[in-house]
This record gives sequence, structure tokens and C-alpha cells, in this order.
Amino acid sequence: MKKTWWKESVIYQIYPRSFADSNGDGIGDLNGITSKLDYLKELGIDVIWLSPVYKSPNDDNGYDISDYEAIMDEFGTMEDFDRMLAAAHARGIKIVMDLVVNHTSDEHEWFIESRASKDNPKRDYYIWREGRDGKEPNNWGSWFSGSAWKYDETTDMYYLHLFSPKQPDLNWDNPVVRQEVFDMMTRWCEKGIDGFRMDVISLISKPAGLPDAPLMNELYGDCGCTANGPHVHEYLQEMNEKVLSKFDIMTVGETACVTLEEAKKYANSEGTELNMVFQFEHVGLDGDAEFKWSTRKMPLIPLKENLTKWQKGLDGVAWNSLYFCNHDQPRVINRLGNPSDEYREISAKCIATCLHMMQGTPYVYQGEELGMTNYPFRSVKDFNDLESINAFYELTEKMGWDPEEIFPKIANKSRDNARTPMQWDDSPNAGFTTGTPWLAVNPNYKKINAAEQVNRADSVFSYYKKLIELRHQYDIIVYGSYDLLLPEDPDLYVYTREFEGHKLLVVCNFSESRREFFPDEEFREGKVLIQNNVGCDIFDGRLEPYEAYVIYI
Ligand code: TEU
Ligand code: CA
Repeated sequence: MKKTWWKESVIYQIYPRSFADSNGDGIGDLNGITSKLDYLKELGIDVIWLSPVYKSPNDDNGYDISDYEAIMDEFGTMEDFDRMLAAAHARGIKIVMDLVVNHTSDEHEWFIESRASKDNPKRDYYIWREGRDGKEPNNWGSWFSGSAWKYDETTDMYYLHLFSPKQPDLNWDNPVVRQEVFDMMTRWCEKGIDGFRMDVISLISKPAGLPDAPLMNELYGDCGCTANGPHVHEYLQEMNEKVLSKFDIMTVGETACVTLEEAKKYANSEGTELNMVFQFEHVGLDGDAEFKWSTRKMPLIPLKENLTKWQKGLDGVAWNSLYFCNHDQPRVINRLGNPSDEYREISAKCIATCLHMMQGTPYVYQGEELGMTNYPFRSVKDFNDLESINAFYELTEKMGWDPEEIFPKIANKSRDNARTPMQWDDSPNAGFTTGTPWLAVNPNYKKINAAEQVNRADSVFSYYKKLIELRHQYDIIVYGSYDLLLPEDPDLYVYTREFEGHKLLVVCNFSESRREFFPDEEFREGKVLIQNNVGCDIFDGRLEPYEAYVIYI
């Protein structure tokens, strides 16, 4: 297996709006990020992935971009960006940008022109269709509820938006659009950034003829049908040839609806497309039959089965991204651990051990390293995210769900859970802002915050720091092969890694009960690399609730 820096790195995702506010307007910004680089250096991460910082009307918090080459007013200026980049580089930290090119904002100059007339030179930058019997051109539903089509009076036609109506889809079949995107990417690379995380890049090539899709609910067809479309690999190979291969950068594709077979193409080790992708199967395991909204816990046996499929399936042929958390996912402690005072820290460490000892590049989402938890939403008025708000009204008003039944499910899975401000200390608003935060701070910030954890040896922060350090020290953690033990055990996640004559044993008890597990004889002589129940005797076979450890021989 070829060794590369991005395989050996740990990535930290920043959601700039919620990270650190430097000027008291309640919104995180670039100068805020610069002021916290020493904190990230202390944690030991190698790369920052910045969620979008480009000019945007913020219908979807920056994932609707109106100018790819300007900074969002609330976040600062291009000078602030340059200073942040230089300050990160000075500390040996790389910066990966979010690339959102499946769609733009409807306020992007390209779309303003495109919608102006049928013969505008930019008409074909987007996907326009005539209506069908006075209705939408096909049955596709948007990821954010409602139809994926919006009627536009100016030319009496509809445009496609897989996400919000303020996020019209670009027409990737148009070579001029592809070249515009490639040129823009090249300019960012020339500026010195270190890579791209590519938003819903699996959706860029729409099926020929845009046919109706199988229904995903009683109202709409499943627009997941646009994933892994007919030309997606061709377009990414073109991007690779024209841009990516010219720079020493890393790329990760956010590939909604990716299968293992497709991932082998997107992230192939020949390097003709991307370096790695985010898969979604494991974070869908706690959904209900109809949709993601639910109050279920993540079931461990299917989780083991799924992650094992990806670990073994990509070994040697592609490369995994390792994640539980990002700005679209609820906090992992609530899904897989236990947020109570008794178990919060130990379960956070157990989850982290399980993920960080796998093969692939790990991603830490801001606040995950502190064990931040879901927010106690009480009403739909507490939500900011359009996905949660739209889902609530569509499900109750159009589909007849009982609000009392659906609200807790949406609250439990809402993307806003991840987007509450970073908890820096126990001062008002968790030290995130001196003003009024754009989204409420989690009331548990006096207990859970960075200041309390950075210098405490047994904190979640210190544990993440140790996991990151170990990955930097031991090749086996990065490159070793993976094997699952005890696949049918509902509580224990146990696996081994192997590399150049060495072995790791990773043991995690994901339950609130005491369990028994005796490591194999061969591990007796081994070294305990990390354990979350410090000082206990591993070989007495007793595993406390959420106990986790790693042995190396
Ligand atoms: O997300 C796309 C995606 O597939 C999802 O994670 C999605 O937001 C969620 O599952 C809806 O149920 C990307 C971005 O990460 C997200 O923040 C954006 O809203 C979306 O694309 C549109 O740009
Ligand atoms: Ca600010």
C-alpha cells in the first residue's frame, strides 16, 4: 500500500459559523478560527476541513454559494482568510476547503443570467425543463422536502434543485460549466490551500432524460436516484487530470448514496479520481423504516457488520474516511453512547477508540473532542436548519403525522444538534461570543467546555489527543489490515489489526453492563497503548460499562 500524508493525517472539521466569534456579532468568523489555532495544535490534528466560507445568502448556511471567490461578509475578508491560512501553515496545519459545486446559490451571477431568458449564454449552466401537464417536469422530491423543481415565471419553465429552491443544480453535462469549476478550483490551489471536501459530488451527473424515480414517500420520487450517475466518474477523472493531479492536495468526496462498489471507483488507489469518500450507510442505521427521523439508538451488530464491510472492502484498493460526526449529523454520544453524567466521558472515549483504531483517515468534528451532546430542543421554533423545519411541516401538515410523535424524532436527529456554538469555557455563551449567538448554546456548557478539559489528564480532550498521537506513532493504526471478532455480540465491538508482524487488539464495551472478555494469550506480553478505565487490570477479563482498551504486540 502506498504511503501518503493524507492517509497519516487526522482531520478536524470546523463549522465556521459556530466555532469562534471574534467581533461580538454572534456569528463565528475567520479571525475567530485564527485565534484558536493553538488549541488545534495542542489537540494534534494535521488538517482542518473548513465548511464553506464563501459569499452566500445563507439559506443553507454557506452551502448555497453566490461567489466562489469571495468570503462571506459575516466571516470576514479575503485578507482575514490569507492570514488564517498562513497562521495555520506556520503551525504545520493544512487547510481543506469545502467545494460545493453540485449547485450554486440562486443569487450567483451565473444563475441570475441563466434565469433571465431562454437564449441567455448561461441558460445551459443550470437544468431547465418545461412543465408536464402544468406541473413539475418529473416526480423528484428535494432532500429538503417538497418538489425538486421550482417554477420560474420569467421564462415559464422549471429549474432543478435537489436541495433548497435557493440551491439550483448546475448542469455538469455542459463542458463550459465544468471548465468554469475547474478554473475556480485551480485558482484556490494556486493560493496555497491543501485540498477539497466535495459536497454531494456523487449527485453531479443526472440520469439521462430525467425519468421519474421510485417513490420515497407518498408524495415524491427518491432523488437519491441521481447518485452515482452515468458520467460522474468521467467528470471526476477530467477534474483530476485538469486540476487535482497538478497539486499536492487531498480530496474527499461527500458521496450521498455511495455503495462499496462505487467507492472503489471514486477513491481508487490508482488515484484517478478522489483520495477518499464519506459513505453514509453506517449513519443511517438508527433511522426508521421511512426516513432518518427517529429516537432509536444505533444498533451495534449492524454497525459492526457495516463498518467491517467497508474496512475489508476498501483495504488495498481504495481508502476509507472514518467519521461519526459532522455538521449534518446529531452528536454521536446520543446515538451510540450515553450523555448522562455517569457515562458521558467514558462512552465518548469508547466511541473514539473504536473509530480511531480503524484503517482510514479519521475526522473529528468540532466539539466531538470535548464530548459535546445533542441540544434539548423543545419546539420547532428552536430549530434553525431548513431541513428540520421543512420536514416538520411536511410531515405534519401534508402527511398527517401527529406533531407530538414526530417532533421528538426530528429533534433527536436534527442537524442543529451539531451546529450549536463550540463550548470554549464557562463564561456567558460558553465563551463563543460576547454578543447573542446565532443559535442557542447548549445549556450544559458550564460542565462541558474546552477550558475545563485541555489540562485535565483524564478528559475527553486529552483522550483524543492521545489517540491522535498514537496514530502518528504507529504505522499499524494507519495501514494495518482489519479483522472483526465476536460479530454476533450485541455489546462488544472487538477487532484486531495486523501490519508487518505486529498486531493490535481493540476492545470496546458499548453497553451499560459489566461484561467479560479475556484477550487471547498472545496479547499477554503486549503493551496497552490506551485505555479509558485507567489503572484497571485488562487480563482479569472484567469489562466495566463503556470500557475500551487497545493492546499492541
Ligand atoms: O449534505 C448532503 C447530504 O447528503 C446530507 O448529509 C444531507 O444534508 C442530510 O443528510 C439531509 O438529510 C451536504 C452538506 O453537508 C449539507 O450541509 C448541505 O445542506 C447539502 O449538502 C447541500 O449542499
Ligand atoms: Ca463574528
